[in-house]
Amino acid sequence: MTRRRRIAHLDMDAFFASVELLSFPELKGKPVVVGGRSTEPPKMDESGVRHYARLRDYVGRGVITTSTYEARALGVFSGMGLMKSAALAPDAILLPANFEAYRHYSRLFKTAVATIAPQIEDRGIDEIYIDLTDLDQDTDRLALRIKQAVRDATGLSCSIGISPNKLLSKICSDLDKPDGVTILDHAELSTRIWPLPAKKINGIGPKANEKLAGLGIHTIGDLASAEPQMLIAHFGRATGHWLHQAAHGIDERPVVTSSEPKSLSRETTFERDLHVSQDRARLSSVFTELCNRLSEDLLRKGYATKTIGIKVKYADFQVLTRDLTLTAPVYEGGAIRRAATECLRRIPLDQKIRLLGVRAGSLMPIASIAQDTQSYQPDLPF
Ligand code: DCP
Ligand code: MG
Repeated sequence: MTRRRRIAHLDMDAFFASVELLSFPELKGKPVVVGGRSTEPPKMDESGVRHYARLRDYVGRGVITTSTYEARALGVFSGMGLMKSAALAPDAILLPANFEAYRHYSRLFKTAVATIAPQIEDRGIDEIYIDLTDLDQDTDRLALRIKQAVRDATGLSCSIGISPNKLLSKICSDLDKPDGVTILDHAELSTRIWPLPAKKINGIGPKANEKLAGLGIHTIGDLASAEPQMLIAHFGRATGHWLHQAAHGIDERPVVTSSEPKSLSRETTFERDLHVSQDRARLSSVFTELCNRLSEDLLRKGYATKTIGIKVKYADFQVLTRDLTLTAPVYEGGAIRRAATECLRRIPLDQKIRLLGVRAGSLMPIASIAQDTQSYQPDLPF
């Protein structure tokens, strides 16, 4: 029996602004915004007093990258035009962005988390997913240790959501910001998740949200009780199905750690250029071998793939590639060869071939998939 998954989503609080406050601690508790290309850094006068730019003095088309929670209380958020936000918070302090520092603190907090929980999926500068399933400690204790490690390494606070999957944890990390921990069991879905607006689901953007509102769907609960067929009719099969699953808190996506490869491939350059019909038998056996080798690589590393691609280099060194996305993940040589054959059928084979390659993309751990292979049998071009 597999263990019940415990997935955390960690998101730094007011990240860029909080990093700035490390340099300017006297600004703590004040409304501060970061942004604007032409924003000047604070200047220190002879007596050691720093002079900060104020939002009301800004002229230009820059936008806010982020703001402190004190500035958010005045209605000033990421993405707002600086001049527009000056009308709401004229006295807020304006600092320029300093990406080098944000990247540095990003590395620091991720390294700190890895000392406690090494299964980390990097989701960008200020957020990660962490797979806690195989750790022995209680969930709440782990959450507090991770937060403390981040604070010790950076001086910064973060918020963590923990649930059985990435989708719910991402929602949860936002529920008690800043400096929050939200632990959710699947049984609490209807009481804690369904009352939230549908757009809290990561992947429901402003457009989809508006379309849902037009259908009378405002909360995640509304979405959960909508007929899947109705959602499919309005959003298409894949998205409609996904909306239904998401509202029911179902999400099987694994935590993909950065050390995992994104693709695996095998290729071979022939000792002499091969002709598609004259060297058909040789090409065909090399092709089979490449697919089998790729299958062995996948099995050895424990991956399946939903994307098979081929690469052909012609005698004139021109390179062509084609990809095929499958409905079900594969890892076995025969299934890879069938998909790769489908790709080959989509390129002209009217010239001699110098190199042939087969690639598996969109890798996923074999452990995470239901055993399944696709059933179609395309005709082989050779
Ligand atoms: N960011 C940006 N432009 C945006 C949104 C965000 O440049 N429109 C940057 C600045 C943020 C960082 O990305 O500090 C992280 O984004 P978040 O959405 O996590 O926002 P914060 O970390 O600032 O705040 P929160 O406490 O809500 O996570
Ligand atoms: Mg953040």
